[in-house]
Amino acid sequence: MQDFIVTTGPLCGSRKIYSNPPERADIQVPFREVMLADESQPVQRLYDTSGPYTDPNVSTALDVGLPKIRERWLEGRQFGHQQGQGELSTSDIPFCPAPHTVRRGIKGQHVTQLDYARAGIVTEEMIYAAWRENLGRERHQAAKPVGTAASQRGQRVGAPMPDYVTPEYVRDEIAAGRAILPANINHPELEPMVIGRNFLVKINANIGNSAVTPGVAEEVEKMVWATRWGADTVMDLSTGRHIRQVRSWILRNAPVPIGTVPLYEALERVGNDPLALNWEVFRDVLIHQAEQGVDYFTIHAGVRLAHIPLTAERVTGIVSRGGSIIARWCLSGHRESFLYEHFDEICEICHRYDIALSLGDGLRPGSIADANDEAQFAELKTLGELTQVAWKHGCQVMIEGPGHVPMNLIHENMEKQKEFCADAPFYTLGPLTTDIAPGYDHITSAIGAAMIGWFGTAMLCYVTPKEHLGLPDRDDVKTGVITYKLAAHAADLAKGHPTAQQHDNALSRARFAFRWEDQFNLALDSETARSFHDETMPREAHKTAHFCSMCGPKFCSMKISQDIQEETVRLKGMEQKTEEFRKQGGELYVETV
Ligand code: IRN
Ligand code: FE2
Repeated sequence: MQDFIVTTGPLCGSRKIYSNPPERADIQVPFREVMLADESQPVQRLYDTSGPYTDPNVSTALDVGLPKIRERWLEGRQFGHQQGQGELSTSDIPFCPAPHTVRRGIKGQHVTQLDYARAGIVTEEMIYAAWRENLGRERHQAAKPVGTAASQRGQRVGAPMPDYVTPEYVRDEIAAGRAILPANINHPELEPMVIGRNFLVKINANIGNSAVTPGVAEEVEKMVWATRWGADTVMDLSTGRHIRQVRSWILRNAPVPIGTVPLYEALERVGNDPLALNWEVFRDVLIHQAEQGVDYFTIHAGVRLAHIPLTAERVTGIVSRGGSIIARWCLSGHRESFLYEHFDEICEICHRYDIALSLGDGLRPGSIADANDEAQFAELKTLGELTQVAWKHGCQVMIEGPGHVPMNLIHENMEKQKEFCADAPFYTLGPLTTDIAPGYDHITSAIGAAMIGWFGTAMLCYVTPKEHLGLPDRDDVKTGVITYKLAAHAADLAKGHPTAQQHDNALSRARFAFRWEDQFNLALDSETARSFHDETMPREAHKTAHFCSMCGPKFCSMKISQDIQEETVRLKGMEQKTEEFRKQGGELYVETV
């Protein structure tokens, strides 16, 4: 057990705080506050995905699991119960942390957040998510863009953001299908969040061991690590031997929604032979994962038999793992996909546990040449059809999107998705805007992600520098998360999200005033910012220096313009004095010689 240690402790210069909506002491929402050296500046409060790991006052023993903050809310809803279903124990991997009580919704009962929303009921999860979006402020204290609101000057794309997010607004967006709140009733440790175009843009980090890498501790640490830097959700794409145990450990210790692609485990169960797959195996996997507490499932049900020939002429064929498995299965017996044929039953299972469906883009383009082709849009149409089926069952749905798309074709993706899928949230993988930079695909894709986020995509699936090359390690995970955080934030700014620009202004002020420590601590990645600065100016005294090594003391534009500002202020002051003097009836002595 001593190996099961993850990264804990607050981020540099920050502290964890909790805030609750008025009169709801049972809803304690975490935030991160950056404390500034200049105490005349307001403390900067930030959205916090890192869970109790950054709270020095909470002990996080992985074999106990995180505090079950939703437990009392869930108890009030009277679901069917059963004592924890046994996990397979193996000699080398300890049995899952404390067996949990498995909950199941009863038919006809409100189970999903969508059921509640449609019934006009505001759940605790909705109140929590709303308070989180507002950074824990009441309407009258809420962020007004400070100073110049850059986003107000630009062209607005899509619906205007609400200037304040009430719990009722969250409920209405969920009821309309425009947002989801992924929260399996068997994931009581979850800190609820909302995904939708009218909320902050969210990011997902994929983790997962493959057959070749070892195990539990590393995967739990990757999840903790990804959320530390800002991942809003994490997908566990593990394959390999201990897939189930790994997932239990992740779930009991996850403060964020966990997504999976159940098809991967189903394939594992049938000895990795796609042709041996069948509905029964798949259903068992769904139920097992549902009872473990997985919050959303990628289901590649849009890959229909008739779509497969449309990929024949492509440069890169089918690049989706799930998509290729299903295509293989369909083609072998010339049969319709079992995911498509059993979609109603999939929805019934998801409904019972409130698992959100993430309809997979098994035919997404895997190269610039294949972007926006017939195969891709044929699948998207099917996903729109399946969205209606899922909604009929009371399931929450989002739609997965590409892939590889040049910048000029990105907007069409958003427009078609909205049209075909009736405004269900869009969740895209990048997209990568060029194919020529392996090793830098976090950047090729963040360009596309920022654009599509601005156009209205609700969640961005990160891409790491290792994409197309290998399994990401810890540093790649961090680079991917930070890169996607900045893409999402750039989109939030462009959309005019009321809290977004505050953070920029705080950092800009610190920069202009040469408050180096504040600049580091306000940075998305304070550690890298600090270490870059310290490479050339390591001394403590340099932390207050009015220049950096980029231009040196003489040529610093910031320094020069500060002098200009001071001069302007001085001149203004003089003018004012003159004006006052005039007003008081004074005569100005004008020198004539
Ligand atoms: C996101 C948007 N489009 C695809 N994704 C993610 O890609 C999805 O959520 C999951 O993490 C991964 C699935 O990959 P395959 O099986 O489609 O390759
Ligand atoms: Fe790719």
